Amino acid sequence: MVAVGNVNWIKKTQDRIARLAGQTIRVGVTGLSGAGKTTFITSLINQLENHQRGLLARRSPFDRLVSVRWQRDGVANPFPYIEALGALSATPAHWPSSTVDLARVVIDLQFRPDGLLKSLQGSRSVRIELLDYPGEWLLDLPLLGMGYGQWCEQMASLLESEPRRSLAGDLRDRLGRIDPGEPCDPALLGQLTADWTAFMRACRTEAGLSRNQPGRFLLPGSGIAPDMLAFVPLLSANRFSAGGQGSWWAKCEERFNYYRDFVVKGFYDEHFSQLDRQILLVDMLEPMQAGQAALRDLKLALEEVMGSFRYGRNSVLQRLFSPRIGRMAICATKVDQVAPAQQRSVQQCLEDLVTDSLSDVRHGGVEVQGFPLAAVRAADQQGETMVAGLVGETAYVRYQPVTVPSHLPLDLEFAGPRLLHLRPPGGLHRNEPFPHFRMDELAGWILEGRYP
Ligand SMILES: Nc1nc2c(ncn2[C@@H]2O[C@H](COP(=O)(O)OP(=O)(O)OP(=O)(O)O)[C@@H](O)[C@H]2O)c(=O)[nH]1
Ligand SMILES: [Mg+2]
Repeated sequence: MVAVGNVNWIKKTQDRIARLAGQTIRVGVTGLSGAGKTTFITSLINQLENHQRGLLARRSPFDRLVSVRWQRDGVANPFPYIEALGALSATPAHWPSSTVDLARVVIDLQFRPDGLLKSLQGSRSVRIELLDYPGEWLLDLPLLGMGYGQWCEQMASLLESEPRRSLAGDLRDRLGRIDPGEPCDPALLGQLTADWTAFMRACRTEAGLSRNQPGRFLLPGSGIAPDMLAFVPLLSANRFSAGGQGSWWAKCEERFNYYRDFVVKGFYDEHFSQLDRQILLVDMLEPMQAGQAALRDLKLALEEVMGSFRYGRNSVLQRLFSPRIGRMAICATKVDQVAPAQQRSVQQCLEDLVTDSLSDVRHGGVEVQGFPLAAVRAADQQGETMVAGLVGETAYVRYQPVTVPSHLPLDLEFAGPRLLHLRPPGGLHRNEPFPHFRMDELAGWILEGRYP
């Protein structure tokens, strides 16, 4: 009889060998909440399904693409492609809903063989696997390297500066007054957890801040006992604190550890530890509009998230057992909102914001490529500096989003772009490729070096 552990190991190794042989490409779509992950995945499936039309038709290897199958059956938690299409093609059109749980995407591509092998081989297939999830969860990855006391210290320091200090109001004092060694009051802990969740929501919606932990407080997803999601940072505690059984410290630390070791680690192990390549999607425009504090928070959030991944190539043998991300695409999303000449500047500002992290990634031998992206082009370009798009129910508005600097100033202080919340364009249909910017380039990048 083969032990369960061995079976898992054999399965993992088989998966790994299959992946190295080129049949399966696991792509990590990494993006904070609202970065554009769901819209990107929807557009990617749409572009592939309509590969015979639009820009993909003229791009290798898609000119050899025979068929595309987005897998619906046999996939646990399949991606709600039809629902997303329904939203985009409704009248009036609207964007897909924000993601509340995990969804898997499996796309099978069949290619005609190329060159000398043409007459000898039948069609060859490649599978692309992606995952969609609420962006809030990504912010929890940095918790993996942290103890509860360190987290308390980090939260205390975050709450010292504006705008978090004002947004927290008296919650900061109430959390600071609790003696970690005193017996825990479960009713008060429940109230404080609810208040902390409301505070996190305000940080996100009122100030455009990114670093909001624990992410599952905002979106728990399925499979987590609500009781375990009741803990708060004790702002007077630090990494040297302690407390006996039943104390505030013991209760909060126990739940934090569960959250870190089962919820966050489970998510990471299952979905991020085995990636071949990574697509980092960043909405750079909204924080540029919101200003310095939002940009600073985004910078730290991205640095922390990127610090959670293992980048770099090793020898084939090491790669078999300890896979690493070999390629990364970094994409400023929704760049249709600015004039075409400014799209590269938005991308440059993003790369300026995370220069140090990108250097680290490149230093690990990872190829990094930048793509200023619009998964679904909502704005029409009007001349050099103007754009126009649908706002509200029917209004078609023409506007000038103000110049984006060609580089991000070091102090992150500048007049940001003025944006309008655009609706998706009218008349989208599943069987026509959606208008976009550079989705074809990115689709090509996903397959580069791995298609038959
Ligand atoms: N103009 C424009 N807006 C976009 C585009 N993609 C996304 N958006 C806008 O950004 C919002 C968020 O996009 P989503 O795809 O839901 O982002 P997400 O990363 O899946 O967000 P969560 O599910 O909350 O983690 C959408 O509701 C649109 O308003 C795009 O290509 N162009
Ligand atoms: Mg989403």
